[in-house]
Amino acid sequence: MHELVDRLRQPDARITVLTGAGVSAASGVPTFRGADGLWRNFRPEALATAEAFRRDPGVVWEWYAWRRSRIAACEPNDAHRVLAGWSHRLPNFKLITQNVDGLHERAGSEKTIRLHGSIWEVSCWQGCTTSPRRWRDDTVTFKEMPPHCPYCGGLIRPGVVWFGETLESSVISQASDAAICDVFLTVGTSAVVYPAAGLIEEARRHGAFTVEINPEATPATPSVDLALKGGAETVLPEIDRQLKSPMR
Ligand code: BV8
Repeated sequence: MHELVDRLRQPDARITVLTGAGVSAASGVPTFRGADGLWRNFRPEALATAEAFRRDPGVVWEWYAWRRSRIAACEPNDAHRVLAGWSHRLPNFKLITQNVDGLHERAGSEKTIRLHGSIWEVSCWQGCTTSPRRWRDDTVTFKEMPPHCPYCGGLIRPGVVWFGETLESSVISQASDAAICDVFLTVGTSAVVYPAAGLIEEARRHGAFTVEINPEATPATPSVDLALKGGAETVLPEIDRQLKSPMR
């Protein structure tokens, strides 16, 4: 870890962090592919698609409403807080997240690059011209299920990127720019979803020192420079403690 801390200490170091569901695990938010990732025995990949929504908007909205209620009861943990601190303290720091739970923002992270949107935003499923492209909606218990668009009376959909949907091009280019860095940390992701997981390799190709923080091995583990086995809520505070302590 000393080499990592020394690299993070370099005054002009460009530092990028990519997070996945594992950083919210300690807050109690179910991960996607862990033991707690199931909902009524559905796999997320089966529900997080436009096809599933087209087929049964009710069951997809029940899953998102359940996740909203779970997330609303959770607080950011030390992993979110350390990353929020770095966004204010480290001059060339960027945070990319796959998570839609909004806990990075609640911990104080600013300008987070959100690859997959937000569970706290919605858009009109019909794409009606009177509604904004997407808007904030903090509802936990909807009066009607599935909820309808207040502008046209059609359905609304969660403001997230589903499997088979392309990410916003502006978000992809921000993330690719952020992969041009000196230190790239992938934290709490199983590194199986693309294009997010491809950023790890992109950073390595740009010459970044790559680090993984995860209690389990992932497809990225063999290719990173440093694999720190452990929970983000303990490893990140330890790195931050060493970063703050006087030079050795
Ligand atoms: C795209 C939002 C171009 C929704 C999500 C066939 C047809 C179409 C596309 C594809 C296809 N085959 C492959 C693809 C590409 C597909 C993909 O990658 N599929 C995978 C499953 C193989 N990608 C896409 O479709 C993307 N779009 O490619 O567009 C295109 C278009 C058409 C056709 C072709 C290409 C869109 C992907 C976005 C999907 N949306 N979420 C919602 O949230 O409801 S992805 C979803 O998975 C979440 O966002 C999540 O963040 C993400 C990744 O999961 P993780 O965050 O890694 O979470 P996971 O549970 O998996 O792992 C948790 C990790 O944490 C574990 O490793 C665990 O060990 C660790 N952990 C646990 N505790 C801790 C911890 N780590 C640290 N500390 C702890 N305490």
